[in-house]
Amino acid sequence: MNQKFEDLTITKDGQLLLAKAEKDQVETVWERHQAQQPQCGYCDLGLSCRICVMGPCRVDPFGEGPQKGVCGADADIIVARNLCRMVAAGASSHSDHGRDLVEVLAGVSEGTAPGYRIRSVEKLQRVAAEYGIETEGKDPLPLAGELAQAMMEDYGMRQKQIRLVDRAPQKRRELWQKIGITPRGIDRETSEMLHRTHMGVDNGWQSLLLQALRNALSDGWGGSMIATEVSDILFGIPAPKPTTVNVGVLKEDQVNIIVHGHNPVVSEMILKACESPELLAFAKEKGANGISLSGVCCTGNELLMRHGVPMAGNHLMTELVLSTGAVEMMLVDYQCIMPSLGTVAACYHTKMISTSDKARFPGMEHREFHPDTAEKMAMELVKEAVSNFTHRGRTYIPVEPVNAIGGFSVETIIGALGGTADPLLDAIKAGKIRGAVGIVGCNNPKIKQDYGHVTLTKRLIENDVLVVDTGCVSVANAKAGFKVPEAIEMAGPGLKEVCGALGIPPVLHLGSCVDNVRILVLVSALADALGVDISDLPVAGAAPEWYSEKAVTIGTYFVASGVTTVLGPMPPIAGSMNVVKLLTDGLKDVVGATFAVEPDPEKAALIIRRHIEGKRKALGLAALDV
Ligand code: SF4
Ligand code: MSK
Repeated sequence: MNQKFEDLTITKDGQLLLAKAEKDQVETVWERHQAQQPQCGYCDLGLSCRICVMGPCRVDPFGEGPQKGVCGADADIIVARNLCRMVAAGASSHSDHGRDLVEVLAGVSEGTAPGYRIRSVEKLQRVAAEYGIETEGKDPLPLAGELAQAMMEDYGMRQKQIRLVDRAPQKRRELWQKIGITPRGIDRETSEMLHRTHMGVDNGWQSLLLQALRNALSDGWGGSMIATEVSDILFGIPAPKPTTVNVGVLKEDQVNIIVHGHNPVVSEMILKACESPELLAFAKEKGANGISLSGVCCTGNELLMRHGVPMAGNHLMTELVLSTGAVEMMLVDYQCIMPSLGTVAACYHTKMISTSDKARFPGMEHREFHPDTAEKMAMELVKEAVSNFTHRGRTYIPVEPVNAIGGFSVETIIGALGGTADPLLDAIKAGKIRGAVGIVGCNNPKIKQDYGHVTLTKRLIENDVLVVDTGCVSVANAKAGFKVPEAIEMAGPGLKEVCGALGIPPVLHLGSCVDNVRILVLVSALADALGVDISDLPVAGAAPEWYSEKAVTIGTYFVASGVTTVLGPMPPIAGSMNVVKLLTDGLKDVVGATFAVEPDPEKAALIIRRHIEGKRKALGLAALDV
């Protein structure tokens, strides 16, 4: 590579493993990104269209070439349609993940999902009551069945609105009703979005974007929220637990297994198998001192949140962890799994296993997990991983792991505050905490890995802004040392005092990408306690290194819910100034929040702090000049 490794990632393990990968002639995401330069300018601006076969078409951004596609669609229509399709893809990804969990919940109720059980009866009863189901005197299993059926209805078209929308503050729900974006069925909104973007259907760029808001809300308050709630019911409500992060979590003397993807249905079973006395004894037989399970990306975050399972890395580390030569098996489910991984693994002894009926990858063995056979399959696969230990060659684990604490569900946070959001509100009112920011999303080779996340987080906490994070950001921030109680030394005086008194870090790990809904629930609780709408709160969202369609959907449901959100990489919309103006300004008059785009995290921190102080002022709270 002709780029210095320090220019690609701020992480020590990343830099050292990039050198190792180069030595081993392993191609990485950064090289492929470089090989793609220059990337297509039309696509970058959102000005190319492949929706039908009269095309592909493109609009000349300089006004010299064609200004319309073959069908007559102009830049505004083409850009809006492309963005809407990203939202639909992101919403369907999260929501389909949610559906898989609902099927397991139904299976547990029917006795067809051995190995799974209801771990939180309390949450089952609470969510069932929200669905209008009588819970009094009912056993958990039939209740789980009723709840699963009710959630399935949320996916269809028999409801006027999806049920968990009722969790939003009343003012927000009234606004959605007024502008016609209350989400109906989860699948319905995605399906309608795709219909409207077919050639010759909705050619109003504003009405298209309005449907994109509704589609994103169907994910945020629907599919993703169901995914999180059912995961809590099946696997337990997360509570703070110590853990460790970075590639140093791999063990020289143990069998290393990594889970990658998003769905805890697979990873929870693998964890159970790793703890089985029979397989631990088998590992001893093979000369290993144990079986060490760790995660990458969000399925790892799910295990970290509930069990303190360590995280070997985030999105851009997924190839590099294999180049340690210390991984016996990587099991993947779906989303964010680079199709290159099988090729990387082939350079080492690592076995690659795909587990989902809907996700296949080159160079991986496909061993499908289904609720009825998952427990057995997990035992078989972990046994194979243990057998593979004897094939291990030289390993390179170049760093020591960093300590962190994860597992901050809303229940935990409110519990730590003494049962209500009031102490947090009091700290905000007193100005000890200026506000709160949810930093979410991925890594992207367009941005130095983790630089955006870590810089933004640092600037916010040192200015007394509480940070909550999810997904790959949460791993970046844990690697940077923000997630131990001692990290309050990096916080401003007010945040330090509040977090110090509660014994919590200034940056709270809220979970995986679907767990962004925990942020929605938290801001709703704050808004309700203050008697205002979410858009009135001194809060913001940020996605400094996002790459995926899911992140577009998350950003869109944040904004539609009233949370102004700052993106690092520019979405492909710059080809239409009308779309840019609507998303970065006009939406303020529609939903009380907007997007902003700022790749420099130092500047993004200033934008966010100004926004927070502006909201404080409007609420009559003491505000600073930023
Ligand atoms: Fe071209 Fe219109 Fe077809 Fe798009 S929908 S490819 S702009 S003809
Ligand atoms: S895994 S969507 S890279 S956060 Fe959820 Fe990370 Fe982004 Fe995937």
